[in-house]
Amino acid sequence: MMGVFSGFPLLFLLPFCFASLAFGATLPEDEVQALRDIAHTIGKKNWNYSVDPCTGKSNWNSSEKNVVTCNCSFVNHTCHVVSIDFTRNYLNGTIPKQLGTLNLVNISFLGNRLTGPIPKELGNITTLKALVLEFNQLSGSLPLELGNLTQIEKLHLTSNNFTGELPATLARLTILKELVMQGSGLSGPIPSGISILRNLTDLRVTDLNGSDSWFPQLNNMTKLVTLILRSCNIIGSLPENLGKLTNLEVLDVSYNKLTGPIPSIFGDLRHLDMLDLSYNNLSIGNNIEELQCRQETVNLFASFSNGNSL
Ligand SMILES: *[C@@H]1O[C@H](CO)[C@@H](O)[C@H](O)[C@H]1NC(C)=O
Ligand SMILES: *[C@@H]1O[C@H](CO)[C@@H](O)[C@H](O)[C@H]1NC(C)=O
Ligand SMILES: *[C@@H]1O[C@H](CO)[C@@H](O)[C@H](O)[C@H]1NC(C)=O
Ligand SMILES: *[C@@H]1O[C@H](CO)[C@@H](O)[C@H](O)[C@H]1NC(C)=O
Ligand SMILES: *[C@@H]1O[C@H](CO)[C@@H](O)[C@H](O)[C@H]1NC(C)=O
Ligand SMILES: *[C@@H]1O[C@H](CO)[C@@H](O)[C@H](O)[C@H]1NC(C)=O
Ligand SMILES: *[C@@H]1O[C@H](CO)[C@@H](O)[C@H](O)[C@H]1NC(C)=O
Ligand SMILES: *[C@@H]1O[C@H](CO)[C@@H](O)[C@H](O)[C@H]1NC(C)=O
Ligand SMILES: *[C@@H]1O[C@H](CO)[C@@H](O)[C@H](O)[C@H]1NC(C)=O
Ligand SMILES: *[C@@H]1O[C@H](CO)[C@@H](O)[C@H](O)[C@H]1NC(C)=O
Ligand SMILES: *[C@@H]1O[C@H](CO)[C@@H](O)[C@H](O)[C@H]1NC(C)=O
Ligand SMILES: CC(=O)N[C@H]1CO[C@H](CO)[C@@H](O)[C@@H]1O
Repeated sequence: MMGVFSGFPLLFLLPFCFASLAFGATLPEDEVQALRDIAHTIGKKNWNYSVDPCTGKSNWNSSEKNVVTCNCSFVNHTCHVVSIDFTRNYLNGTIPKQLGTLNLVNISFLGNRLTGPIPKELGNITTLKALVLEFNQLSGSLPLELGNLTQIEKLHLTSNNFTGELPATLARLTILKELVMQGSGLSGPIPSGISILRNLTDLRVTDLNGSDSWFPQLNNMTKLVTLILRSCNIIGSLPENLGKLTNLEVLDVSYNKLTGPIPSIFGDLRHLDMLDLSYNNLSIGNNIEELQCRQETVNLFASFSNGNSL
């Protein structure tokens, strides 16, 4: 029974499979054109467009494997470019707005010399899960359209030359796990709306210029493992409810303007192995022993209004 019934479709399908493999070039022409435009914008001259980048053939460009990654498992036997990874390619152009026409999952331009702004067209890549633009010389303000990247899990913008404030639309990225922008040139405050981003495991924002702001409400971000808010002009007290972030391993709120007593939260933060409260105006509450127990990993230098450290 089984043999008879399964044999027929197998015989029927086999020639079809061979045909689609033989034709090879299954990347749609509009995506090839987008790649041409992208190469032009970033000054890349060595891609051979008579080779389909999805075939993995070496003459697309042998020395740069996986710069362009395709997914060829779409139902109608077409491929799509899903990942563009130009990590450390010494590129000095701008970010191509044509990226916005591709169904990308990953974009990385980590460690290049790209200048100019993030094009608002990137907000149209609703499939995007990772946008890594750190260590470039990007400028301008962050487009509000970044808030349309509702699938994004990883947004890394560290070490750039952006201006303006963090857009409030970041609060729409509810799947976001990693928000990392250390020394990116941006101004504060950290938008209060980010308090709803409960999937964050890694929140690292440093060196914000601009006006003073209160400590953001983070008590629902219980998945947080790394919290770095260094030099962000934060005023007021260190909130007691940080004690709810029981997965924290790294807590660095140094170089702010925090005042008041250090709350008794360190008994709850059992996984903490790096604590930096230095360069604030905090005072020791009744938890001095709690902190002393952890002295090997704690930096409280100049944390206190009286200038004494432990
Ligand atoms: C591009 O690829 C085609 C087909 O493999 C090959 O004939 C041609 O020589 C290549 N061109 C360059 C500039 O490598
Ligand atoms: C490729 O695309 C298909 C269809 O969207 C998806 O199910 C699959 O997970 C993708 N594969 C990879 C490796 O991303
Ligand atoms: C199938 O092909 C059509 C026409 O090229 C395209 O619009 C559609 O997005 C494709 N579907 C998938 C799942 O790739
Ligand atoms: C995207 O990058 C992640 C690692 O950051 C990797 O695990 C994943 O497979 C990549 N997806 C694609 C489609 O390249
Ligand atoms: C980019 O780099 C290339 C060579 O590496 C150089 O010829 C070109 O002038 C540079 N462009 C800019 C805008 O710096
Ligand atoms: C985003 O896509 C929509 C629909 O395709 C289009 O109308 C819009 O102009 C695009 N926005 C940008 C900034 O490219
Ligand atoms: C993208 O974001 C902008 C600004 O936040 C908004 O005006 C626009 O309607 C959004 N577009 C889509 C397709 O969601
Ligand atoms: C960054 O911007 C500042 C002022 O906005 C400028 O002085 C500096 O040269 C820029 N740095 C780079 C690497 O573009
Ligand atoms: C966290 O992410 C998951 C998907 O990974 C999503 O279903 C859920 O709504 C997100 N949680 C919140 C509070 O937004
Ligand atoms: C940030 O503020 C400091 C001190 O006010 C100033 O020296 C620095 O130039 C500012 N940086 C930017 C990028 O505006
Ligand atoms: C945290 O979650 C609780 C329960 O869902 C909600 O009442 C509260 O407003 C949330 N707090 C913040 C700061 O988002
Ligand atoms: C076959 C080919 O075009 N190879 C090029 C790949 O890219 C490097 C530099 O990025 C070139 O030197 C190769 O000629």
